[in-house]
Amino acid sequence: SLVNSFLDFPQLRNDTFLRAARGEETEHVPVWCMRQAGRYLTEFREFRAGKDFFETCQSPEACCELTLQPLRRFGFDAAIIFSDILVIPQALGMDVQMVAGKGPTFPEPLKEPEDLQRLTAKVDVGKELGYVFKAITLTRHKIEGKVPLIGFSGAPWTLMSYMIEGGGSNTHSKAKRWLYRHPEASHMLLTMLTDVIVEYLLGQVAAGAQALQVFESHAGILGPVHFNEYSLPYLRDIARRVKDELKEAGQDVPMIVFAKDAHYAVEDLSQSHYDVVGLDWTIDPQSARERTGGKVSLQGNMDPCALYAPKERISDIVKKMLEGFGTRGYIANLGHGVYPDMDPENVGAFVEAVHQHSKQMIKKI
Ligand code: 1CP
Repeated sequence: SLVNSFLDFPQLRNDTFLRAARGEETEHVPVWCMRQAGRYLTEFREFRAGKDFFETCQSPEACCELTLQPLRRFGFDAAIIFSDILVIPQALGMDVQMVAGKGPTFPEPLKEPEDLQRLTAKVDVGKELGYVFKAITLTRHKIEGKVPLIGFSGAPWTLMSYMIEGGGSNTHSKAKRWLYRHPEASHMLLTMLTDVIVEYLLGQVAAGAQALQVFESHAGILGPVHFNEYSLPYLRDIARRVKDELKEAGQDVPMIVFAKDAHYAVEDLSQSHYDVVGLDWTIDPQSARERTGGKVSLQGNMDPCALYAPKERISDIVKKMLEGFGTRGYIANLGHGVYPDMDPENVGAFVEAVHQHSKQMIKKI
């Protein structure tokens, strides 16, 4: 049950990230990076070498090791479980392969609404995705209470777009064709995904996840009208259903929504039952704060490419970012993931700059 599984986890020693997510006072601004486990780390490349990506995702021991690697190097205030958003389409019965140099590839993507019949109608989430739950429980033990562990899922529209495009895309025109041509089938698919995502996120909490992030990475390709019809209602539904269920079990697990490039939706996202709104770098910190009116905590949003700058410059950029967001109800992060060619030393400089500047700013308040 939800409660019993928590009894024997090590005591959490750094809850800065959880307090910031709830808008409470902290001694420093917490920081973590999307894709903090990744190819920019030599130890990651060595560990992953010669192994299939999704086989790695299916090994709890491998996921645990890859989640812990960045924590051994840097003073991150949170860890995110190593996995991928595309494990959900796999659970629905689709074949997904990680092709070197190309990224995730679906040999048989959905083409027409009839193809929805190929998807598993009633997914047994515990059976199909139990390996992720095992990875979370193992990692929660092995992390020894150092920092909280974040679970995650892709959001319905982002997953739908992969399932129709069959992989990465610049235009997402195949998936958007469905929105214009097959609105009913689109809603049917989004509803199916939402039901699985809710169960998946609740399973992650039962397994030991202490916060949840929902990635709507492909929000930017939708305009405001389509976002309001095909993304926002499902994002809201996910948070409301997960929160309601957790409340009944007496649990409060912060939820983060990251809708990349959806700056037009920042007000709506701040009123969609999430505790934290994650931001990409195309929005100015101060205006994000004004537009969300202190209703939620904010996370983000340094341009990942700022990590190519010299360390002193990174420190200045971080200071400005902290001044823009303020130190309360704020979680520092990049506006998207770390890229494979980035210098780990500069990631370390980013983390240290957040801690150092924010400590000074908080002391002065
Ligand atoms: O072999 C490898 O290591 C491939 C690189 C890689 C990694 C490290 C992929 C392939 N996925 C991951 C792990 C991953 N994916 C994590 C782990 C934890 C961490 O962040 O440290 C997370 C949270 C994800 C989530 C994910 N996968 C997203 C959402 C976040 C985002 O980047 O917007 C998306 C869109 C994916 C799909 C995906 N998986 C991998 C790639 C290269 C892609 C993007 C492909 C594309 O559409 O261009």
